[in-house]
Amino acid sequence: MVLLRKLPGMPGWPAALGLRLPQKFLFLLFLSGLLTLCFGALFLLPDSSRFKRLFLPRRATASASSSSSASSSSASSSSTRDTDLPRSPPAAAEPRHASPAAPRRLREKLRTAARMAGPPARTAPASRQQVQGGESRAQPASGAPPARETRAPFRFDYERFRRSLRHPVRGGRSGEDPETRARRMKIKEMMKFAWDNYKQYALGKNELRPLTKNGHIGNMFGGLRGATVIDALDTLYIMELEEEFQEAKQWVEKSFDLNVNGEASLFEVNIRYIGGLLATYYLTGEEVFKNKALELGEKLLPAFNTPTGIPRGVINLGSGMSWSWGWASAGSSILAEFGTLHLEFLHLSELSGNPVFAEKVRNIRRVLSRVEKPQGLYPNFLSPVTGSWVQHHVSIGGLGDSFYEYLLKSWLMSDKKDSEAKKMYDDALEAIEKHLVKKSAGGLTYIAEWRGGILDHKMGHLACFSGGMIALGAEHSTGERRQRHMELAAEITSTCHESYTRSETKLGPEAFRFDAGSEAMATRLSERYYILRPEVVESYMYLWRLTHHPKYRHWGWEVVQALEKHCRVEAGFSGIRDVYSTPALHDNMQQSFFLAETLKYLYLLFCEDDVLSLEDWVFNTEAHPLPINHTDSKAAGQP
Ligand code: DMJ
Repeated sequence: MVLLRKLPGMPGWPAALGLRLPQKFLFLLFLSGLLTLCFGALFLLPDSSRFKRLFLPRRATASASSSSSASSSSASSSSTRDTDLPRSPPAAAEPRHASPAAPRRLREKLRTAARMAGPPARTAPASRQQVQGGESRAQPASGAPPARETRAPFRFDYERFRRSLRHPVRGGRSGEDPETRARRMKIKEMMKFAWDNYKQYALGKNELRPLTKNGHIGNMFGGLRGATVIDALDTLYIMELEEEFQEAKQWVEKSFDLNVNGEASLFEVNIRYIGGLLATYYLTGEEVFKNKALELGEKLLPAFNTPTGIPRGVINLGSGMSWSWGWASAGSSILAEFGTLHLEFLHLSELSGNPVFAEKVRNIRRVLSRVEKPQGLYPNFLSPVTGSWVQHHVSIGGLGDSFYEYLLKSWLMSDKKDSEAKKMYDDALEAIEKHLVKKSAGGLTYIAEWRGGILDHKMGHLACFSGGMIALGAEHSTGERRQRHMELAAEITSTCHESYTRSETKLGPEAFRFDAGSEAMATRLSERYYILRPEVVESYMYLWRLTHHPKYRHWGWEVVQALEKHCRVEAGFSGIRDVYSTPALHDNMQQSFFLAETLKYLYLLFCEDDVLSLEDWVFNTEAHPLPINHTDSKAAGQP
């Protein structure tokens, strides 16, 4: 068309050729036929993809030439790859797509990203590793000449990591008393029973329904299946249930499908699936677990594409669309959800060499450290659009809990290098001590909830994890603070124990109160249930390891007996509807966290301290162990 446009002062083309009207018409007809033929050839000939690339936008070409797209993991085969491309932030996209022809600028950017990613990687020097990882994934645009300098793809040095551990993962000490061993064996039998029934009636579904002997899928995992398999893997491994571990591994290899299309909780997928896969990779060195974790991790990235970078709570794993929970006020994101990604995402970067994951969670940290905290407290609802609090509800239980846990554990996991996390944890705990820690009329210490300055004298079962967390923090403190926090941890754990002993079943309710004459008991019908939750035995495990006071093992054994008596049914374990009445009414659900957490913490309570030693591991909030980044050179070199 441009060619035929009449230029000022010049006759038009056909006129310039001295043609008459019918001839002009014929000439134009001929010309347009020619053009149609040329374009037809470009697009219809078998090997036309290179031409298409010239004319079509980059996004559409990605799927046309899968071989040209590079990825840090098997994610390259993912069905979401092309829809992910335009949404990927520059730092994620650059290493994959930048041409090696501009290496200096790329290296600069990657170095900046690596610096933002926080503490150095285990296989130092971190920034160089990450840059190499990034560059190694950078591919020449299809059709461009091959790069002159090709580097080896990023490879995490697993052997070196194993040598850095101070204790064998399944322990090596002997000399325990026969009773402790017998109790541990009993818990191992419970795990086998829970697994065998899941395998028989529900393999591949998310949970077992032990009364009706079938599987449950639910809508928390966006179409992903096998939550119980993934959650159980590391527990089976640690308990040396070899055959069962192989069954679970085989399911992951053959049946675990990540190409799903459904609405998932970002938090749940992260703590259960990514946490479980990462932990099992670190324990076993089997690549399949690492690859699945990385592939799934990439699918979660679009949730961070918000004005502040604070992710939304729900993501469609197929389309990458994300949104906030309908029940969360004014489209807010939840503190315990976006604050519980840090540990896993740092490991995704560590294993892939791709800084994008670490960058996402460093950004969350930045937003949180800047926002003003009412009386030093962190409310549970934050707008991902404005980065301000939406509602002033503070809780160390549901909606807040694991955010505090991850601050402390980020510091520990970084070999105490992440001092920002430690400071945020210390400051938050100080505010909690000042405003939320209370003593009941009967002398029980508890942590209340806070609603815009008004206290709600209630503790959820979920809040009972805090005894273990505060003890773990105290262990790494000094002086008066250490003693004060250790006492606080012991008192809270004791209160949670009371919530168990005051019930008919010796299991604790979902929430218990300290008002209207009530002490550590549920006052509402709707709070009387127990769904096999782990938080109380989690605290027993930490308190045992850190104090060796025999009461914690004693209390743990009480729980084992109660589980056997009230929750064990013919085909697995079930939650119960009312801890205050017997015979128990079962809820027909064997939660996946029962295998990931409750049974694992009980087992560890009766193990020697070197099994998953706290010197080598931090547990994510689903009890999946992630390794501490030992940065000193004194590692004992245990294989
Ligand atoms: C688990 O999925 C995790 O512990 C999470 O942090 C809170 N709730 C459940 C178990 O109660």
